[in-house]
Amino acid sequence: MALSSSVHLVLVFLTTEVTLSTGSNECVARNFGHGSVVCECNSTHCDSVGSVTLHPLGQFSSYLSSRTGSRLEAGGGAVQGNSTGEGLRLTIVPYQKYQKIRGFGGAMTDAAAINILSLSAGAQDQLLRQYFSPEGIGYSVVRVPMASCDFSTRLYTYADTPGDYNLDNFTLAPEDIKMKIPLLQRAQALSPVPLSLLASAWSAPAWMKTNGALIGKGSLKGQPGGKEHKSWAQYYIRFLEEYAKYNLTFWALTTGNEPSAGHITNYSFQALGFTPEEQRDWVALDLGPALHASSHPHTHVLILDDNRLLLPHWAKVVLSDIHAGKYIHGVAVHWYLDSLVPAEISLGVTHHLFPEYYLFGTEACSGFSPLDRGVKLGGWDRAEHYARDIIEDLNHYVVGWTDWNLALDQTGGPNWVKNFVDSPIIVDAKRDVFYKQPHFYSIAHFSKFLLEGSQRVGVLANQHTDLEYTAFIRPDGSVVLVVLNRSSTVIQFEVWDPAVGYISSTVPDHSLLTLAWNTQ
Ligand SMILES: *[C@@H]1O[C@H](CO)[C@@H](O)[C@H](O)[C@H]1NC(C)=O
Ligand SMILES: *[C@@H]1O[C@H](CO)[C@@H](O)[C@H](O)[C@H]1NC(C)=O
Ligand SMILES: *[C@@H]1O[C@H](CO)[C@@H](O)[C@H](O)[C@H]1NC(C)=O
Ligand SMILES: *[C@@H]1O[C@H](CO)[C@@H](O)[C@H](O)[C@H]1NC(C)=O
Ligand SMILES: *[C@@H]1O[C@H](CO)[C@@H](O)[C@H](O)[C@H]1NC(C)=O
Ligand SMILES: CC(=O)N[C@H]1CO[C@H](CO)[C@@H](O)[C@@H]1O
Repeated sequence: MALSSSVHLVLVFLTTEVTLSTGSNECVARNFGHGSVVCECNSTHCDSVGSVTLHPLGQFSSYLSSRTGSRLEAGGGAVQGNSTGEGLRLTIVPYQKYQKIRGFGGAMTDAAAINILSLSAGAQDQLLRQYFSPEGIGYSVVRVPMASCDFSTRLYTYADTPGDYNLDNFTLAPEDIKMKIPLLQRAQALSPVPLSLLASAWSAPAWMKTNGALIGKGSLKGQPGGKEHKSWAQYYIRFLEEYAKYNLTFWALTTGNEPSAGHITNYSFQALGFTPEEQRDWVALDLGPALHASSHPHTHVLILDDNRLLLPHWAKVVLSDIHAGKYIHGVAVHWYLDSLVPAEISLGVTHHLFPEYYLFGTEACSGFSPLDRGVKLGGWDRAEHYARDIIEDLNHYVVGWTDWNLALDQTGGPNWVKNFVDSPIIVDAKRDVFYKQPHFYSIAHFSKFLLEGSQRVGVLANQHTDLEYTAFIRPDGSVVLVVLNRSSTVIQFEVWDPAVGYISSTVPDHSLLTLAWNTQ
């Protein structure tokens, strides 16, 4: 396509800017032979696009990541007055309005904290900046496991004294006090916005449980309203109170990680079984009233915290009950098994049945499948998997998406049951470096641009396309469109935003593109 001289000038200007900004911030690419590259960071260097300011009205900004090695590569051009008149056109439909974004983030597990702290102070700082500072990728949500989970090095809860129904011996662990809390405080200090902390428990203390153990098949003894159920609700309150002493207040808590796991015989790590009926009654009789009477009554309560295949049934059971429903704000979903359950019949139906409750992604990771286990440095397929899932979730009313471990070591741990997986940041403590995986950038294409309050709007394609996309209008009126192409063909397309005009673009094979433009 021929460029008009004014567009040409713009591109020259952009090229200069990119050169200047990448002079000290470019990706130090390393190829480990898994299809694409990782970017290596150390205590003095880490690639970053900086804090993004969009080009003025009449131009668009673009950011591209690709299998061939682009990582949030900045570009842009002029918004045109006319259509090119051929090919695929994506039309922004601003009057079709959907959900508003809450935020994106990851989990401060014991393993993540151990890995971050295994680096030198300078490299720790670089790593935290990558996620939380204005130069970073805009994380504002941090999920914090309450006591141990599989990504711990030992089994513990905060109230392991048998029979301690009053929780007199409730005490945070060294993992909280020496590792997670100081890191969360540092993350908060780097963040331009208050972090939205989200608490999830894996298991109740063994003495509260039917199986007398943190792992395996087991649930709380007795019935909702009984003393174990009451103590378990108080345990959450005590957790919120203890963290508040460190100036860390929680936006939300979930009713417990993966309640379905606690119904699996010999389940290999920490779990607490709930049926939807038991969860409903526990919220109505114990957790809800305890939270309401506590010093943290505004903490949001998210149910499920498990795979979406349990929807809409789980939501129907819990949310149809007004005694439980009045204490609940949202439904938390994990991404495992997403390929087995279409988003429309799980997320979509749940949203349409209960539009006053939001949907929130609370866990996802690569490398969990037995066929594709653990860390794969530079695996682009994992970047596509993330992007695909985020787009699908966002297009089905999800308001936020939380990754699993913020950082892991090269084996995908530590994890006391060797349930090793991948993470967007892999730490090599021996060399005092960390690697940013392709899926780090995948999340960034959304998290850095979809600020809190951004509202999803409609997008219409004029012909069939296998491109995957989602569009939002940000609080300042600017538009963000993210497009994923998982195929091996390059094709030109254009975007029409009736408010500003036409944007002509291409999304190369195996790439992810964020386009953004001002409308005023
Ligand atoms: C960090 O990486 C940069 C870029 O590769 C390099 O120039 C610098 O020497 C490294 N710093 C340390 C402390 O290794
Ligand atoms: C758009 O196309 C029409 C008809 O081809 C032409 O008359 C007009 O000048 C074009 N406008 C712009 C802004 O290029
Ligand atoms: C539990 O707390 C009580 C009262 O504070 C104390 O006397 C006791 O030693 C504690 N027990 C354990 C096992 O920590
Ligand atoms: C507590 O955190 C808030 C931000 O979340 C900050 O403004 C305030 O200064 C902190 N207070 C203390 C005592 O650290
Ligand atoms: C569970 O573990 C016990 C003890 O190791 C074993 O005997 C039993 O066969 C296991 N059950 C299943 C279903 O794996
Ligand atoms: C899988 C996929 O999305 N492939 C698309 C990549 O982009 C070209 C151009 O739009 C399409 O032809 C492919 O179908």
